[in-house]
Amino acid sequence: MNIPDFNVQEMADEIMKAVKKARSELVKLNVMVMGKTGVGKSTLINNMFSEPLAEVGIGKPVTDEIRKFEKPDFPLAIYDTPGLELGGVNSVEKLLAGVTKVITEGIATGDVGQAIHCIWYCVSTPSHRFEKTEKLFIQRFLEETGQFKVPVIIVLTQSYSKADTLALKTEIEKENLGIVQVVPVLASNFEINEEYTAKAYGLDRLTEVMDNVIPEAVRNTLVAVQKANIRLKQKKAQLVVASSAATAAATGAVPIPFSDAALLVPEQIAMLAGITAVFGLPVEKSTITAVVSATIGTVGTTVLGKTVISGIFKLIPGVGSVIGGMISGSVAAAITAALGEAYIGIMTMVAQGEMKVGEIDSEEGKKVIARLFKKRLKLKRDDNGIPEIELKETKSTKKALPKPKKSWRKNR
Ligand SMILES: Nc1nc2c(ncn2[C@@H]2O[C@H](COP(=O)(O)OP(=O)(O)OP(=O)(O)O)[C@@H](O)[C@H]2O)c(=O)[nH]1
Ligand SMILES: [Mg+2]
Repeated sequence: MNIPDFNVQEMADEIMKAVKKARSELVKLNVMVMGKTGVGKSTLINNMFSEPLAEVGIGKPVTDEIRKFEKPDFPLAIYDTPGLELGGVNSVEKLLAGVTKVITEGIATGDVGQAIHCIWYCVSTPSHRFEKTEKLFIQRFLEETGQFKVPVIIVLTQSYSKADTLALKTEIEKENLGIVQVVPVLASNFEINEEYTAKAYGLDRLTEVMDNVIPEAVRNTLVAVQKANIRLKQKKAQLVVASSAATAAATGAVPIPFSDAALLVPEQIAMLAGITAVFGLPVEKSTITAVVSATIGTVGTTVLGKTVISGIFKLIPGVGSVIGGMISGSVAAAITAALGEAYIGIMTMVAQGEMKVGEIDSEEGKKVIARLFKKRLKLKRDDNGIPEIELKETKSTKKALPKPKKSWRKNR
């Protein structure tokens, strides 16, 4: 058998290649944003996505009034529409015509990357008003474009008051408009007065609602471009790990000798690239080099070389004493899963702002990675590498999934 011998640099190169490919394969997500002037559309967009598209100039006109905002190499387009109040007496029909045109033309291309995948209709909670023209517009819109089934989510913006939010939500829900859901959000912290600040919330919920209604082809894109729901990134990354661990288990179904451990590397390359794509962070080769060298490789030698493997063996429950020099399926799965989970841990820290991408390859960063990896190696797992305790019960993920916040928090 001819087994490729990867060293750390080669493995990092391969991962970077796979990451580039995975990124270029993401289908562009197209979101149309509507609502009156000043309701908080730009604030919502900028807090939802990792690139602040609402800040990049005036956008490109796609009709007289509708503008498209996008950035090179970022698979998201925001279609910004004018508020109904700007169209005069014929405002509903005028906006409807423009919006319907954009949607129809997108679908007509036959390319899922050109279609509008979701609409946010924004209503501001402090305004206390869902106006008749807005209701009429949504009803007419759903009639006209019903065949295309574009999901409409009503986003209640600036929802720092619980009572106002509930009242407006109930009022809109009573209309039975045929929209997906009414989702209240506070896109960024809101200072009520010197003493009280309402904490931002709801964007994670909005991503979940979207994830359920947008086409399958753009779900991975949503996970990658949004920054509001780290738990969703973790969940999708965990699926990547589970699949790679199962492949590793199959590779070791007939136990492989120590010296053939490199057989596991191609799957681990695919796994680390997949996780990187899900998190959508600007990872560089030096980042990957640090992750690989702190876990399954030592710089200068082969990845999963004999020394590394024997170090790893000592930590896996029930394996430490085995001296047969063979890697079984469950051990192959455990090593692969531990690597993937350690990487998810690091990506989570970066996504939460606890660490910068540039710090991963520092001495401190590598220590953190090594510690995470060892901790995950010590877990008891089944034959496919699934840990007995779920990842969501670990401490670092708990932080990513805060308990529902109280709407009020005392300053100081
Ligand atoms: N603190 C806080 N302020 C918000 C929030 N949403 C909107 N605002 C404020 O409300 C004002 C209007 O928000 P924008 O995001 O500019 O509203 P817009 O809908 O994009 O407005 P136009 O582009 O003019 O139609 C700004 O001063 C925002 O700072 C929020 O979630 N939190
Ligand atoms: Mg704006």
